[in-house]
Amino acid sequence: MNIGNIGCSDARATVCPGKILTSLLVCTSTLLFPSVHTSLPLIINTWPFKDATASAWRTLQSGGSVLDAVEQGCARCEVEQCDGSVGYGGSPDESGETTLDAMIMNGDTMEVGSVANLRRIKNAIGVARAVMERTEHTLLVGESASVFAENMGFTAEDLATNKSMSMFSRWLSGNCQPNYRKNVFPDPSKSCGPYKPKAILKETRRAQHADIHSHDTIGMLALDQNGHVAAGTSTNGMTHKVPGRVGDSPIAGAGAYADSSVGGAAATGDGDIMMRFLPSYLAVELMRTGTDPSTACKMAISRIKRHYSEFFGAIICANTTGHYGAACNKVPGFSQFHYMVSNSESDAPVLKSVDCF
Ligand code: SD4
Repeated sequence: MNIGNIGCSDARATVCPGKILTSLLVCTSTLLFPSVHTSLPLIINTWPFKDATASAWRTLQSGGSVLDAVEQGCARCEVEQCDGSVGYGGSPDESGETTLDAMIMNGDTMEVGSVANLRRIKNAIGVARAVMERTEHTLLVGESASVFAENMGFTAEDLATNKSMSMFSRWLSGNCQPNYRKNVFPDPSKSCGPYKPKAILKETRRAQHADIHSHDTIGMLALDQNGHVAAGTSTNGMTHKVPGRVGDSPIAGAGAYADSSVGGAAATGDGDIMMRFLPSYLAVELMRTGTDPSTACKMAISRIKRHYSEFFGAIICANTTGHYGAACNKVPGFSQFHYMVSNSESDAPVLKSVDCF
């Protein structure tokens, strides 16, 4: 856990200059909450996706921008199909198709490029960047996003693999379980569709859909020494989702958020729940008021917990002094969240973990 200095403009300073009262306050807080993890540049990403961290770090070290770092880092996971949850060949939907969600955000200009429900294109984060840099829009979706990508020179390929096809056929032969439908007939907890709406709506308890072991969206933050911050995400969403479903990852403020005057945050987990609370935006706004990254992350998770105590999710946060932290909601099977960090303190990506609460 790291706790940031309060009111000290340079958190790396061991002696805080300025007026006596300020100095006393700042230096007291430094003694109480020693400055750790303060070195910039910084790459931080969700889950133990080490190659993604290394790729983003290399990009920054070789003169790339924070946007380049986030794009290259997330793209690495798209190629490696990190945990089957990023890139092609994962999370087939109800019709067996893999579709991708991604976003990238420039914390200097507050520009965002996103794609959701992207078909046929493997490099979703690349298309998100093209949306940001080659249109005046923020978010393109579905088939039209894929046509845009093809026009921009991205290769159209089948995103299905033997693995995703066998996941799909296992799901079909298991009566389409698990299933995200409700208030329809035939009973979606027992039978496959096609479904029709039931006349009476009944409150049902949300099942723990997000499979803790196979749901690992990459969310990444890059911060450089010149105060530039970028954030990005890439995912293939939730397995057996209803076709057309879009998660939190491509939604600014939900999946990720960056503001170069503050820092950034990125979330992972049950996006259907998490996107209702804009946790990345909340965490950045808390850091803006001086909350340290670990506490900001915790508060963003707490906000969701208040309404959905059993949601599966985690968030990473970092501020422009190089402090960072993470938090996660403790549920059966998920008591610790792992994430990766690269900064000038070590030359290789370092695996970090936080206990969920
Ligand atoms: C989604 N948030 O589409 C993503 C999935 C995820 O860890 O992050 N899993 O809801």
